This record gives sequence, structure tokens and C-alpha cells, in this order.
Amino acid sequence: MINIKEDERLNKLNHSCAHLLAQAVKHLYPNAKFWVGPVIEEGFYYDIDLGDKVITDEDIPLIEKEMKKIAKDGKRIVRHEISKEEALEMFKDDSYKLDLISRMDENDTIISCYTQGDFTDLCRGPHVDTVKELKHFKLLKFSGAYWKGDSKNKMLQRIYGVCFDKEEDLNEYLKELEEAQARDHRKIGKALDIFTTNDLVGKGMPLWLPNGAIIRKELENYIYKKEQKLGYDHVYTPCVGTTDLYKTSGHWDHYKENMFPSMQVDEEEFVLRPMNCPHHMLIYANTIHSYRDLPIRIGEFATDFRYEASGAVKGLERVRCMCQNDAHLFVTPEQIGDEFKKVVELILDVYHDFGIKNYKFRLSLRDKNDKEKYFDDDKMWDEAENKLREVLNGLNINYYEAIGEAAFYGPKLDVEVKPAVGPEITLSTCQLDFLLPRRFELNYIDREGNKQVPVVIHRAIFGTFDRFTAFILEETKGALPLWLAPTQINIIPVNNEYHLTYAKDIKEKLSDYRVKLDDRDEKLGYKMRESVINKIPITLILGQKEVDSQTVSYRMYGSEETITVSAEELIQLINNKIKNKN
Ligand code: TSB
Ligand code: ZN
Repeated sequence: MINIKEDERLNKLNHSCAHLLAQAVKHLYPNAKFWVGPVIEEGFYYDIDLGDKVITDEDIPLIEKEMKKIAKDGKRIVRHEISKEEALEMFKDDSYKLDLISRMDENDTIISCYTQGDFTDLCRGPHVDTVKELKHFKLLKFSGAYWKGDSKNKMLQRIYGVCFDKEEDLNEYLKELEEAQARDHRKIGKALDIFTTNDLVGKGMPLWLPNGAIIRKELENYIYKKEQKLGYDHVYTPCVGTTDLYKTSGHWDHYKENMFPSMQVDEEEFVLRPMNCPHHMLIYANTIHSYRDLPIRIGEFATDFRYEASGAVKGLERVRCMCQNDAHLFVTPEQIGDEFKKVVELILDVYHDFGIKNYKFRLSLRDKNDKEKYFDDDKMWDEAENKLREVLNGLNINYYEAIGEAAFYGPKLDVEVKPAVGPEITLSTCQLDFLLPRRFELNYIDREGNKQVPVVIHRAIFGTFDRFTAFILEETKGALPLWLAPTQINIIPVNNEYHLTYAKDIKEKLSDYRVKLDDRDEKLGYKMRESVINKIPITLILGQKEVDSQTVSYRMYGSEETITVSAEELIQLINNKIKNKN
């Protein structure tokens, strides 16, 4: 889908449309006050204070109608430049605009405003010349949004929209948007009974339903096997730690705002862990190591808790309780390149198995000026960052660099993907760390018998099972490959009375797989349609013909063709498909 923000013309058009929205809202609700109305990837929005009024579905067409009316009126959009004093006077009754003016750069002595008819807004611009140009727009949705994104502040009304030059472009965009929304894992997750949420459990705390649990177990088995072959040792550790553990690691100083608050139990103070590294450091520290033992690869499917803003939590994609496919690799400095390379190769291997093609590698670096987030050791950072560049260049991997995206303990390689709805997210990650092993005073004995500090590579191939499942549901539109599908085979006897016994026999023969027998008293066509709606990979239709010839007739999801084979042939086909992951 087109990125409106990055297209110069569309950016300008959508920005102007945000003003048009504000003007229409002002006409309809004269007491409305306006915060900000930026252009975003999907179009624009405006955050509006409407007092106690909450926008409803009924308001949207009325606002759109008013927008059309103003646009037809065709007033010019005129830029004025005024001094800061004049701006303060002009907006003296508008606390939101005063806040914006007060936060402007000291050197910004000239402030620009844009006026269209009876409406003036503080704005840097640029804008289109006249509201007449705003012909093909649509208001898309609305929601509450805390002022400045802070839940302690007032809830404003956010209205989203999009604007194009041509009607065809708008229609095409709306169609794409509709398709993307149909792919949204929250929708699929609900339709296919994969997960649910409940306010009694809490925000960002999804409940995995039996179907979701099957997918998760399969993902666990899949990655566990890969990691076992690559020499990983899996462990189990508790999902809490004392605050002292996180003070030692540095999370307490650098990651506290992402953590749940601590709790006192007897004489100990605990936190729900946001990461598993400290536990794994202590597992390493449990034994004396020689250089000959390294690399040591400690893996865990580990539950973590993170404070994510309530407005940011999203289905399984951004949760507050998550399970990482985590591992920490303890290596000698000479082994960094090799181990890092193996992790990147594992990522590529897994993406190949899942058919994931659209992703970007991002080299996430520190922001040298942010001494609060990043520990202050330029030499260590430069060394780590250069090491990663070296490996990536050696692997011929295309990547882009992002300043300020590193973890507090080191630079990382992140894999970015685009979900159906919303901004890009990180799936896999591989991070280099010279800091934590020092803080935990880890060591190994080198060839000469001296103590050395190992380097740690943090890596998560799926990222979290939560986020990966969300992504895979969107990639496949819920039509999961046979090996992952919660129900793999659905058996439908054509006539329950006569064919059910045979259907039960066949079910018995397929007992190695996840099979359902639909013996409800419903019409064949209805049951077959439901099998498709539930995106079950294989549907068996067993009637008199199959009973007489001792065969099975099957339909693959997405195909209209019915094929008749023996049960043994079907089993062979199933096994092949599972083995090849297709
Ligand atoms: C890889 N200590 C490292 C670990 O060893 C770590 O925690 N890295 S992380 O912070 O980048 O998290 C790992 C992965 O978890 C991310 O790449 C991302 O895919 C996933 N993740 C992060 N936050 C969330 C969240 N709120 N919901 C779901 N998944 C998340
Ligand atoms: Zn880690």
C-alpha cells in the first residue's frame, strides 16, 4: 500500500484535508479545540478536544458532508507569518495551541498560520492552494487518544481520514485497506478461535485458545528441533527475578519504564521479568568454563512482562505478557563473526520455511548523545557496531542503519516486517553485548590459563511466539500450512446414517493427525462451506462411492477439485506436505 507520508503531493493534500476536517468539526461543534493533525502513512488524523462529546458512527457522515460543503465553497488557503507575540495573542484562548507555541524552538521567531475562510490553524505547512483541491477524501475511523499519548491526560477524540487527487485512487486505496483489515490477525484470531482477551485478565494479556495452543506448540517443536541440531541447550527459569538481579544487569537503570512495578514478598523485592538475559547469565556463571566449551548456547521459551502503553497493545502482536523464543550465546571474541553469521543463516532458513519474503534488515545503533539510555563507553560501542557491519557485509546482506534503536547493552540486527494494519514491527533480532557479561563478572579460562570475559549474543528468531503467530496469521490470511493448522483434516460423511461408520474407520486410520469428524445433522453443502470458512487444509467427503471402493475423496483448501485415492495414498500425501512444510 502506498505510504501517504512519503509521497510529496499526497502528504500536502492530506495535511490540508486534516485542516478541512478541523474546520468542519469547528462548524458543527463551535467549542471544539484542536491539538495536532499530522499526516501518517495511512493518511491523516486530527486530535480534537470536544469537551464531553464522544464521536460516534453517526457523526462521521455529518462531518464529511460539512467538509464537502466547505471544499465546494472553494476558499483559498492563505499562509501568514506572524511573530511569536502575535501568535500568543491570536491563540490566547486556546491552551493546546499555546502549548505548541511555547514548545517551539527559541530561534523560531516567525510562526506560520494557514487560513481558509473562517478557519485559521497554526501550521508549518505546506498546503495546497485552495480547499477546492480536496475532492476525494474519506474519514476512515475514530478513537479516543490521550493528550500527548499520556493516560494521565485528558482523552481527546482522534478522527482519521485519507485524501487523494483522483476518485479511482481513493477507491483503490479503500479496497486495499479493506483487504488489509480482513487480513488483520485480530479478526482472523477471533474467527478461527485462536486467541481471546478478557478485561478481567487485563490489557495486553491474551488467552491462547486450544487452536492457538496447537499452533504455538507446533512452532515450539519446530524451532526447538532446529536449535537442538545447532547445539543449543534449553533451560527453564522463573519469570520473576529480584530487583537486585535487574540492578546488576542494568535493566533497572536503563529499562525501568518498560517494566511492571516491583512487589515485596517477605524480605525480597521482585519484578516480573522483561527479559531473560540475567537468568541465563547466572546459568552460565553456575559452572567454570574453559575456552574449549565455548560457544555455549542457552535457549528458553521464556515468558516476559513488559509495560506497553495501553494504546499500543495490539492482539498478539504487541502484548504485555509474551513468550520469547530466546537464546543467549556465550562466545569468545574470535567466535563473534561465526556465531552471528549462524544466527542470520538460521533466520533466513526459518523465513524460507514459512515463505516470508517481505522483510528488511535493520542495523540498530546507539544514539551517541543519549547517555541516559546507552551506557557510556564509546570504544565498546564502536567495536560492537563495526563488528556487526563487518559480518553483514561479509554475508552480502542488504541492510539499513537506524540510530537510537540499539538495546541499552549493545547494537543489534533487527528484521522488520509490515503487519496488515499499522507500522512496521521487529520480528527476529540478534544483538551483540559486551556489557552484561562484565556486569555479571562472567569468565572463561583461555588457552594460556587466564580468565577472560565472554561476549554475549542475544537472539530471538521468532521474536516472540505471540508476535510471530500474529504475523503468520496475516501472511497466510489464516489458511495455515498443513503442519501448523489446528485442524488438519475435516471428515464429512455424506449421509450420517449410512456413511458414519466408514468415516469413523477412516478417522481411526488418520489418528496421527489432527482430525475432526463433522457428524452434525446438517446439509453436505453447508458442512463443506464451513470447512472452507474454517480454512481447514483437507476436507474428506465420504459417501457410498467411497464406501464401495474403500477409498477417500478429498479437497484441498483453495481448490474446487475433488480427488479420490486410497487411505494409504492420502496418508503419503499428508506426510509429504507436512515434511515439506507446504
Ligand atoms: C533476544 N534480551 C533480548 C533477547 O535475548 C530481548 O529481549 N530483545 S528484544 O527486546 O528485542 O525482544 C525480543 C523480541 O521480542 C523482539 O524482537 C520482538 O519480536 C518481540 N517483542 C518485543 N516486544 C514485544 C511485545 N510487546 N509483544 C510481542 N512481542 C514483542
Ligand atoms: Zn537477552
